[in-house]
Amino acid sequence: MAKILLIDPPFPERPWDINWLTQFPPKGLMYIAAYLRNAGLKVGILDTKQMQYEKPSLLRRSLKEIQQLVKYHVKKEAPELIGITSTTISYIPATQIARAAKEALPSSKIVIGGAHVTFTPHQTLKECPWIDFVVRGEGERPMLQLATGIKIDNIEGLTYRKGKEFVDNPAGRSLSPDEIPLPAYDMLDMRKYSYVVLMCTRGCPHECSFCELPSLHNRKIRFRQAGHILQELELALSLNPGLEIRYEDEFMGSDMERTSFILDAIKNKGLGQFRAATRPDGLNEEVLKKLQAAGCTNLYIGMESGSEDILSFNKRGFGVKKILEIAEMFRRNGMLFHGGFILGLPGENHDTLRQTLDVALKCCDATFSVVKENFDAYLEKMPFKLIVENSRAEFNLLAPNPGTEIFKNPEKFRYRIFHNNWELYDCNTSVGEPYDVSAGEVEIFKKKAFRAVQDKMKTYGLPVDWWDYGYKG
Ligand code: B12
Ligand code: SF4
Repeated sequence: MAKILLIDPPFPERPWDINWLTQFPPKGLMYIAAYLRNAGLKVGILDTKQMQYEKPSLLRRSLKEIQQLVKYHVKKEAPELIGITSTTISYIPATQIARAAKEALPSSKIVIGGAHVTFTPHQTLKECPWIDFVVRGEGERPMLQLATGIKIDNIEGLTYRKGKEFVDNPAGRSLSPDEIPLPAYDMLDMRKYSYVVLMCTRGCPHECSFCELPSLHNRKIRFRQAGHILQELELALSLNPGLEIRYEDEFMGSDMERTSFILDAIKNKGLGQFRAATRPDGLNEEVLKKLQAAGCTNLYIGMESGSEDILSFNKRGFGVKKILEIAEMFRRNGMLFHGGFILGLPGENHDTLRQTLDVALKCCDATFSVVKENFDAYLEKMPFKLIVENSRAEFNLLAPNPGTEIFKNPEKFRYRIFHNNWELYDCNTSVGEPYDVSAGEVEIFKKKAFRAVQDKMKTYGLPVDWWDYGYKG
């Protein structure tokens, strides 16, 4: 029976959110682990990002120290196959963890997969002779095929070396909803985590210029069954009843039966407050009321821009009218939302930046008026820092990751990419700029935008002293 070890790499050090990010279990690997275990294989997961900032000691470990821990673990467990996940920001630490694993046990085969390497398979193999295989796209089936000794020419989605060449096997068939397993929460000590994200879909049929998700999943969307999502919730809570839930569904309004089933179940469980995330066009009043009734205190909504031109140039699939309707709907229903905006998208100029700030402030008008009216009630439910986080608009910078349309064709988008230092692709550092406004100007505007939101909060008589929480200006 093959022994497989799946490793989540640490993050590059970031001052603002490392502690928060390390409190989520590694979902991609948990799906793969469950799939392999269901096939009778022996699997373990090592979450080094959690070790990096382990609760409750809050001990911050360096990459070097984590490499040592990985070596120790690999020698002890002696897995035949080691799988490492990687997003763009965690790519460099992931390759260094892979290196440590190979050094500890040269006979093991090292596989890397995830949202970043799916789009850089040759570069990854070229840079990292210690990595044997790259899996492009979904990892469950290729990992099973590797672990069960299927001939590598026949393994879908696999990239590997043949002499001096790199071979890309054809892309794999996506798992059907029935084939998607329950993530293996029980393979981790869930008491060490604070949050769980319930992902209701796989893949995305949209084509936002700045997102790699459609390409990662061959533009295929799959809706997980409501009963399955509920089972996942129950499994996670059985291992740690204190977990905070984040319910993510870009399409909440398109299948009310499913959405109602999930939200009614959450309500019946009496989970207390929880958060959710969606696209603006996935929302309607019925969904909003259901969310509220279930205890959702905040919805994160990726608005991205307040400019009609930018939304359409970047194929966002909705316009400014929708954003303003949403703001009004939340105000009417007395609920908070947290609008996310990206500054410096292709097509950006000084006018579009101003338009975005204007729309963001309208969103804040809606939410801050709700906070003001219900301030005491909110304070009873959550700390002030959360009220701030749940009600203000937030501004990030663009990270044109590999796999996005912008990365594939920057000229078409009139965008200049500065470099490929992936550790800086953190959505808070300029790694490129649109042709009509410089990166420096966008950064200055971002500070101004955060200040404007802060000033807006003041006009509602809300205390801004606690604002610093999570501020990325
Ligand atoms: C929920 C979520 C979060 C949550 C929690 C993540 C978690 N662990 O649960 C939080 C809030 C912490 C978060 C943070 C961030 N996130 Co996030 N997040 C997501 C989201 C919405 C869902 C993640 C998920 O559960 N996916 C479901 C699983 C099944 O997909 P998967 O992880 O990609 O794994 C599959 C394949 O990629 C592959 N695979 C993955 N690893 C491996 C390893 C091996 C060996 C193999 C063979 C295959 C393989 O197989 C898996 C199963 O099919 C995704 C978008 C999405 N829908 O996927 C974005 C996404 C992963 N996040 C993204 C980003 C940018 C971030 C941040 C950098 C944001 C920021 N600026 O802080 C941080 C840091 C993330 C990091 N780990 O490096 C990007 C990553 C893009 C990229 N190229 O790096 C995504 C894709 C969103 C997007 N379209 O931009 N995120
Ligand atoms: S950003 Fe756009 S393409 Fe990416 S997951 Fe959301 S809707 Fe889909």
